[in-house]
Amino acid sequence: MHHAVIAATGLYTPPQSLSNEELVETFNTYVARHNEANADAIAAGAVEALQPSSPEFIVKASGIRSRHVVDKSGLIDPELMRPVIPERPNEEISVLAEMAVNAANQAIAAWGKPASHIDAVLCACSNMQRAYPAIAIEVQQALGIDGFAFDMNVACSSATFGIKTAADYVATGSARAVLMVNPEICSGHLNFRDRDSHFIFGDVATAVVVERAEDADEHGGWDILGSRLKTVFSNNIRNNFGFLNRAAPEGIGKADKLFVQEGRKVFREVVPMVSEMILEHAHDLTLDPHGLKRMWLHQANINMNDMIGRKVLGRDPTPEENVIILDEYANTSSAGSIIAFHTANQGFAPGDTGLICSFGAGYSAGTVFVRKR
Ligand code: CO8
Repeated sequence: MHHAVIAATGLYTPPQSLSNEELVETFNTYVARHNEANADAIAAGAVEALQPSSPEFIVKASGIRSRHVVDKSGLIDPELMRPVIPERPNEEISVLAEMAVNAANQAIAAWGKPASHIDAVLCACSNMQRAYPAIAIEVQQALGIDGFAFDMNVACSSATFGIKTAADYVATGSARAVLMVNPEICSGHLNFRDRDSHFIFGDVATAVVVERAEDADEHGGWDILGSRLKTVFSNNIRNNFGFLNRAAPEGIGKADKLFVQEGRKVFREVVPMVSEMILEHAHDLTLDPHGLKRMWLHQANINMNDMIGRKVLGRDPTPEENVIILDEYANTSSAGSIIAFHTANQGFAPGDTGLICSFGAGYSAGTVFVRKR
């Protein structure tokens, strides 16, 4: 068995950014127009008036201040309220694969070895652009990588499930090095007309290279001390979009074909589940969780991360210890913990430990404890 190392990471941030104020202005214009158009029905009690959103609520409830998006024009148009991303001919790289390749190129450059040293590509994210061929195979071809590639979807937990899969392939000799990419166009599956969730998500792509410890730079990267996965079925985060929708056309276009959640229930149920999982995993690895130098948690909600951070460290974590990037990026599903890890992994001495952890729909959760080499 080989030990696995996180050798390098990459991040692609779409150039357009959308603030809470811009998002709310569009939403509130939609609400005003809807209420005006339905004024008589609302007065008669036949239709319920829609309520406006507010930037203050969004910051207080979630910690999110803005998000990066692939297309802003459609999101600030109250008549559209969806991204505008034209179809591309099959001969052109798909949007999702292109974002993944941008992040992967950065990771491979930081790694400093040719892409041909990679034996496998995993595309681990919440929403694939199409059923097949796999986005991962498209990325593999674009980067000139031999071996094999496949897509995997465990919603917001996809990246830690991907790192564990990569580490297991490396450990058993199935691959010398694995590239794992997390392209997320969350704006494509977000209901921008839903006040409860219209502010939650953003678009981004991240990439991680995992390789054998003996092939890795002696003082580069991060030893994977342990990775663990957990799933527990829940209907509280759901998206019923799928290939069987055409077999039930009456459901096409309904709200459940986009992201829907019971946010409060998710909060209440996931915080204890994840906190316990982290503490148990640390215990089994004989790691003192209070000694973790840094946590790179899934970025869904700042209050969730504060609570999990407190339970893990046994005190209030400092901002340096509990990295938050969701103020700028919002929830980017699988990519959130990797953006945090990629942007805030400085200041570590060899032997210092940290935790990458993701959680989300399924429910699903993954913990990856790392040690600076
Ligand atoms: N503006 C003003 N007021 C609002 C708004 C708004 N936009 N929205 C709701 N309110 C009101 C509500 O009506 C409610 O009013 P009242 O008290 O009178 O009933 C009040 O504000 C409080 O509402 P909530 O209880 O809903 O507010 P919370 O404090 O619970 O915050 C959150 C809502 C932010 C959603 C919070 O519950 C949360 O973050 N929960 C955790 C969610 C989470 O982590 N989900 C994980 C999802 S990620 C995943 O795994 C899915 C992957 C798939 C990605 C696909 C891409 C799209």
